[in-house]
Amino acid sequence: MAQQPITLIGGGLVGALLALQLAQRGFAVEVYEKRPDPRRSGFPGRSSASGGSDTGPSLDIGGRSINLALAERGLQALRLAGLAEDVLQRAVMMRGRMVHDRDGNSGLQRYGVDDSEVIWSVSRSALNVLLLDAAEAAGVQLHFGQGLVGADLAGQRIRLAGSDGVERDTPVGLLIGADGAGSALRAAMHAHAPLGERVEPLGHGYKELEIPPADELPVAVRQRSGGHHLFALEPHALHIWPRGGYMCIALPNVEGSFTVTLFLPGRGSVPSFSVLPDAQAAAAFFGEQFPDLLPLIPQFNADWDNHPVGSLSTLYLDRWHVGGQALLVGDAAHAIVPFHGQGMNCGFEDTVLLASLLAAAPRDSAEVFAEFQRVRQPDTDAIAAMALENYIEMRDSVADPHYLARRELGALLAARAPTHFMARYRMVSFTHLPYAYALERGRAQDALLERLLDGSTRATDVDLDAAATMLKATLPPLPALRG
Ligand code: FAD
Ligand code: E0Q
Repeated sequence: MAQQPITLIGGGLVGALLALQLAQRGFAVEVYEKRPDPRRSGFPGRSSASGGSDTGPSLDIGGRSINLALAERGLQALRLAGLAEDVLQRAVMMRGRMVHDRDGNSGLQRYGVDDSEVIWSVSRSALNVLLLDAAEAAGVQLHFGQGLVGADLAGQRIRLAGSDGVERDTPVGLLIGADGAGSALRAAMHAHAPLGERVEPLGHGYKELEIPPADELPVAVRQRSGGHHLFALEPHALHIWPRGGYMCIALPNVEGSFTVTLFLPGRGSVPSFSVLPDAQAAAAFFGEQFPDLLPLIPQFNADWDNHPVGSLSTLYLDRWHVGGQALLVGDAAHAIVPFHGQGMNCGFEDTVLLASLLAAAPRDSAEVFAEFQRVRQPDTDAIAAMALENYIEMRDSVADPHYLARRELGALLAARAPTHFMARYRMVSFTHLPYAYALERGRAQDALLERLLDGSTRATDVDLDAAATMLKATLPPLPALRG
């Protein structure tokens, strides 16, 4: 029997990279993508008929980029597909987190030990275009403006709606859904056999705003912000303005701009999106809480009015597949909140595992799908939990003395006993250790740090030799890292 062709729903980041890898391994692959071809039309704005789902991440606004942080896991997947160099050429290095306090002071918290441990800000649309080009060059057949609206899993047929609204049926091979958090394939699979879906809304939304390149800002503002040549802020950092129950972040773009994201409760508390009825109210709020940031956003009112409030949820499923017929990957299977910058990285890691399992047993899809979920779900559950924890950490504690003491003691112990201590952030962002391992090891390390600090906010109070001895007696060594 000939190997079944693979039909992918969704040509976003995960779908395009998965399609490429499957084609590289000799599979016949088709991709159905709801949106128009971004390489022809420019990425659709939020007002386009097909775009703007409030569950998925939003895309380009007026040609400016929305960016994301690429870390080691995602980079490794791109390396294996032969694309890492191309992507890094279009990325901005971020060495650490630049934390901005209420008084306008800022300081860099390095992510890693040196410049070999950095993350990268990449444009979502540029990355998607690069992946689609590579997939097409590898033989993938791409169909744009074709959204899945229904599926007959047993009959191996799907129903597609064209951008003109006209629907048609088409036969499919193995169905893989990479159609994002609001997955239509997931809904079709669920109608066939319940997937045990649980969606946990965060209760906080987000709004994207833009800091233009420095030369587009008034001279007075440009000088106040530190006089970096092209950028209005330090380019090689992820900027954070933590404010307790909410925060802003900003990631650099290659053109010299930054994309700012405000994360804020949807309703209920003050402040929340519900008490900011219009751009004027929002600007007043920004002027109070982010006085150094507001002047860097000259189009504040237009950005506020034109960009919807995005919603954030964690998605858990009991089942990612229906037999050997259909499987979900990426956000469609396990959408998470964005506060660890790992959603895409995790989805990219999915694609490597799935492509290798499928290549090893191309005719045994039921077994492969079950194995994929069995191996992967403990890790996606773990990153879901860590991403939620990181929101609290980012918005409150990066400025909290006890947190800073724990962080400092962790860094001292990592230097003293590198075989036994590694910061959880480092395991998640700079290694390929399973997420579930990082979560568990991080918990054990934190418990030890708490015991050593015993309420103190001074890491230097702790006897490091005694601490290292206790660490080695309490925890097994870390796994040896692959290069
Ligand atoms: P998507 O990127 O959502 O792609 C789904 C694709 O399917 C889209 O092209 C869509 O048009 C298409 N589609 C949808 N419905 C249909 C249909 N019915 N038929 C056909 N096609 C369809 N991750 C990181 O790693 N680092 C970060 O810094 C980061 N920051 C983030 C910030 C925010 C505010 C948010 C919301 C997310 C962030 N993420 C980040 C997460 C990241 O965006 C997602 O994990 C990633 O986009 C998932 O990729 P995906 O391909 O699974 O889904
Ligand atoms: C990263 C890189 C949206 C977003 C993306 C991110 C990160 C954060 C806070 C946010 C986590 C961190 N982080 O700095 O600890 O490392 O991607 Cl809010």
